[in-house]
Amino acid sequence: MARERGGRKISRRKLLGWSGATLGAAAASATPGVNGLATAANGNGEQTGFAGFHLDVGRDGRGYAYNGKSPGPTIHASPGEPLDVRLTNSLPALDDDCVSDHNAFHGLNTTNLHTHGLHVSPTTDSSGRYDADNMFLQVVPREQRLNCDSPEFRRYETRYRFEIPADHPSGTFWYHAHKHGSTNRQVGRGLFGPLIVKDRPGAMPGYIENAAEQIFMITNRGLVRVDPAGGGEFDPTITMRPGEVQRWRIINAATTAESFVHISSSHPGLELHQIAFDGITLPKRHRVQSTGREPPWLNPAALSPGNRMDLMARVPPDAATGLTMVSALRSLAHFLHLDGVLTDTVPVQLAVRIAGRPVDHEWSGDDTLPGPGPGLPGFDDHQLKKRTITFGPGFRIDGEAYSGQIRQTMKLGESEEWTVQNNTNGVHPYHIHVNPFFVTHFDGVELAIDSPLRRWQDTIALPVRRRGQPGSVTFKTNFRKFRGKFVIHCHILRHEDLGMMQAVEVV
Ligand SMILES: [Cu+2]
Repeated sequence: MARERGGRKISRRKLLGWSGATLGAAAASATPGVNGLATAANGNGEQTGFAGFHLDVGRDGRGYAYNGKSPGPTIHASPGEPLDVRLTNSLPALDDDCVSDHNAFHGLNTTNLHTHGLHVSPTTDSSGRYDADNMFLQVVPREQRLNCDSPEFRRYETRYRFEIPADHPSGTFWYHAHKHGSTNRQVGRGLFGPLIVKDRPGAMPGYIENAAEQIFMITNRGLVRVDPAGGGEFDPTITMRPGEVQRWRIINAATTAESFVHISSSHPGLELHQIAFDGITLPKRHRVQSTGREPPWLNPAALSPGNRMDLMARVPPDAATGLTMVSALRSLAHFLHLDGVLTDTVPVQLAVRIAGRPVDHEWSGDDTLPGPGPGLPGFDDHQLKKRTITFGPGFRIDGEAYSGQIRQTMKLGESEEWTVQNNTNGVHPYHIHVNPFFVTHFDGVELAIDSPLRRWQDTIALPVRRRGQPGSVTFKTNFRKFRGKFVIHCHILRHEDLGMMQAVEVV
């Protein structure tokens, strides 16, 4: 974290240290594509410098936007290929980075980029030349005055190269700002967008591969149907024909303590079949039949802040025409019996109109899916190192507000079993960067082998403390490919900013 160092601006050495990338910028022959996306004439090769996506952070009324829009443009990436993103910060200077308490809101116009759910390097690309999924970075506005020094400062811009492994799961991920001290403000007000890792051709059953796709994001402003170029339509009504099948990618980008939602359709004219969670394909599709009366951690169709779910939405060929609502209710208040206390329990709904000439879209009675793939193999249970981490009381982890000090050290390639406890009366969504985990227990009780909750996730609602005992989730995880320092934290992002975060390292 930034240290006070009387009146000194960012050092020239640091700027020079980054000059390779800066020169790359000058040499880049990228031409602006549609909607701010840059396209390269000659791919991502060093000859042409650095091309790919350009995300420029700016204001949008009271909110924030990428390239003038929120959500930002949908980024498509492929397993085995680098994803290049140039991030620039066109926000006005606030000169508020250098503080003594980094668990207070600060650096409000300082930003960075996190690829939520991707298994990529938390430090730099393999050449060391470009940044990767390093949430410690601080990309400051161009005119920002810095009265402290840190190797993590980047003036105005930085270049990210996310080297996506060839065996990376294909699925629904997202990107968002993650600068500690301003995360809630920036994500809550618009700095997020979808990040899709494309399916390998032929990997998915035909009825999935050939289906039209829609991306929805749940935000602090409501549900938005994403325009791939950026922005989108809030509270949309979509039309589906009898016989139609669509793939819906739903991303919960909302940040608040009321943002636990569950997806349901009570209408027989619209079937919802879950095929993936947190970007990782399930071994078997299952029909969503949720009431929203379960606590969020026991509802397979619930989305904590940060979670994603892929659904196949299907209108049976004989469905009657009509209007139905898919609810993404804020289910937490109901579970905690807080109705009447919390005012922010507005249901988020998607209207689906069933109308038009029937179509004969592909479907299958076989519910088998390819599963997570070779990048996420099973575990040898005899080799698991165990550790316990406790959220709370207060916005602390293991008794400490975020210090930047490494509190868990894991060895590359080793598998571990973690129990994450919640010693509070509130639901906190636990999130770990870089490495997803496979959930096996809630409150010490093992899930049945065929439970739909027994799955890979990167974010999970921690059960609350009950009868004086902390709630807990137990999972297995493997630190497979990347060394480096990153974080675990609560994905109620205000809690993170206030200190509910811990640094960890793979060595
Ligand atoms: Cu929290």
